[in-house]
Amino acid sequence: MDPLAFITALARDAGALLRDRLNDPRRIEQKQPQDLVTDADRASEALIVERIRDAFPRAAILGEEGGAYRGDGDERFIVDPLDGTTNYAHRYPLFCVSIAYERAGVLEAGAIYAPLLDELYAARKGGGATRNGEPICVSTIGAVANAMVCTGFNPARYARNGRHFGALSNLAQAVRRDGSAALDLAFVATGIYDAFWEFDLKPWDIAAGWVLIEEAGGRVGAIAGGPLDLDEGSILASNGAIHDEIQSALARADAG
Ligand code: 2AM
Ligand code: CA
Ligand code: CA
Ligand code: CA
Repeated sequence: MDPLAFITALARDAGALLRDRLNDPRRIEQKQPQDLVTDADRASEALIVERIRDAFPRAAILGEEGGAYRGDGDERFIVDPLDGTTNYAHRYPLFCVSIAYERAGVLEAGAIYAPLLDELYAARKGGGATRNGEPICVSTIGAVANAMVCTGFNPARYARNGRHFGALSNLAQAVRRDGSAALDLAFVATGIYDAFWEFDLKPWDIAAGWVLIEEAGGRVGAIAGGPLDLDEGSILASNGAIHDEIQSALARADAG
């Protein structure tokens, strides 16, 4: 089975499950303060893991809510069954399912589905990126002063996040913080946001978005510069044109 066709169908089905349950009574648990998991995260991951085990029994799986399999081949699925859990718990409509497919250590395909927008973002390495089947590309904004940029906050780094948010608020046309890193990356790929940065994300937050942005003509790197490390997770993603300007602005804010 074609992995991209498989993960797009799967992201759609898991997203439909999330949409169907949105108004049901929620069971919310706190893994840590400000780190929630709901019955919907778990149900979505269970559906995704079952379907992967069925179709790709040898593949490894890395899922946020514990759906981990080691596998015995060179394929791996990286799964966020619900990105934007806090949004979901409050019925704020920006949340999504994010699934990436990796082979021999290379991210080959990514799918992100936002059920309340009914937007399916998909990309295959070397094959371009799409939204609901139509080709997409990053924006052509060439200066931060004309840009709408987005960030996310890891609760552990509020002081630094505040400095960065303040610095970019002064420089950019607009800054947003909307709580779903995977969807934010899809929005960079389709040219809504001109850049996105966040510290300390996990592989399931960024793997699918990484493929999307590269295939949409954008640039993905580490906030500190150099290539992004999926396991380190501090990501700066952009349309390419404003990448260096954002990176310098973040570094200047750190330097005080
Ligand atoms: P989640 O909803 O799948 O947990 C928001 O800034 C982003 O950070 C979301 O993509 C969210 O993913 C993730 N996130 C939420 N809580 C977090 C935490 N405690 N540490 C790191 N990332 C978190
Ligand atoms: Ca989570
Ligand atoms: Ca996430
Ligand atoms: Ca999640």
